[in-house]
Amino acid sequence: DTPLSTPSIPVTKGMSVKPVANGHPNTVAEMQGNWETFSFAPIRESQVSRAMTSRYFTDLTTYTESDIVIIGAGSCGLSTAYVLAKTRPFLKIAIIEAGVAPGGGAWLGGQLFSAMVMRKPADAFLREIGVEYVDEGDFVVVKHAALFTATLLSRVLAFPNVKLFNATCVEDLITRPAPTEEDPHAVRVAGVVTNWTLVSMHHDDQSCMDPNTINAPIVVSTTGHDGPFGAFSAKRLVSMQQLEKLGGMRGLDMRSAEDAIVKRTREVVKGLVIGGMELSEVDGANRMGPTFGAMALSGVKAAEEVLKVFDE
Ligand code: AHZ
Repeated sequence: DTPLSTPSIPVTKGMSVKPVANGHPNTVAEMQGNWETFSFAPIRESQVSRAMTSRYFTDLTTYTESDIVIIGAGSCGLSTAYVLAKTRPFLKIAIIEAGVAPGGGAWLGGQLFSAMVMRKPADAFLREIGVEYVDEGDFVVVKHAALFTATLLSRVLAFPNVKLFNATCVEDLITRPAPTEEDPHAVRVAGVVTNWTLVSMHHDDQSCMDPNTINAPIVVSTTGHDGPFGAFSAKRLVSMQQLEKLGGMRGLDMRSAEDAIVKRTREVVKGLVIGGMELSEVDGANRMGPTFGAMALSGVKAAEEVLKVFDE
């Protein structure tokens, strides 16, 4: 399965500051109190379109052959991306997120309250990404879940080897035959089929809106538990007869759920690592409710599982 050669990752080195034309202020302080003479630099609408579309389509081309695809930019997917991008700066990592806003369920701490609880030892991940917390003994509390999510997102998106395609849905998995003695119909996952989410939502009333594809030797699925969008790969594995049935997420039990999710994070089918709450649908694990340590550490383990496969 030889990958096509594609352009390497465009590298952005810091912020390029060009001299400002027409005596425009260079600092916010220079603007303050000078609004009478204030004006923006000139623009033509087509310049804005080109600035955006040229980058988007270059990224689409660059990432058609990715090293790793992560499905779902929730707390687990983003944690996976952080560890992978940091440890392997030369791997091309595409994150596909169905929603316009990446972050999944982690904008709130859970149950519509804003503080985020993480049980130890997941506090180590908060220190790693630089999020402050209050230590309550066996667990820590971040003052707002959005502080965790926004910080993690900003860390992940700043890596030059990561591209987030948001408002983009994974509609299918690309597979290749990989028969084994026990299962002559076994497949391995070799990439994903994507489409803009708004297009995906209209397959019932519009036809011929063909999707896009990304080839990758390894895919990480972190699409959360079953729901309108969730458990995507787990459900697809059942319909393509690679999993007998969904395990079915069990009731809430914080004590057992978090250990189970982290420990079971693994390559479920060749080429497909599943992490986070999607795993509860594969194995029938309990849910943990509003404690997020397992999502961060399942991401750390997912990255480790990816590298095992990748380095084979
Ligand atoms: O939009 C989804 C969300 O952002 C995205 N997603 C789902 N299906 C997709 C598809 N293509 C692209 N087909 C897709 N994106 O996946 C993200 C999942 O994030 P999440 O926060 O729902 O999952 P997680 O496993 O990272 O975190 C789970 C958080 C939970 S749920 C829970 C409980 O119910 O007890 N407890 C915790 C901590």
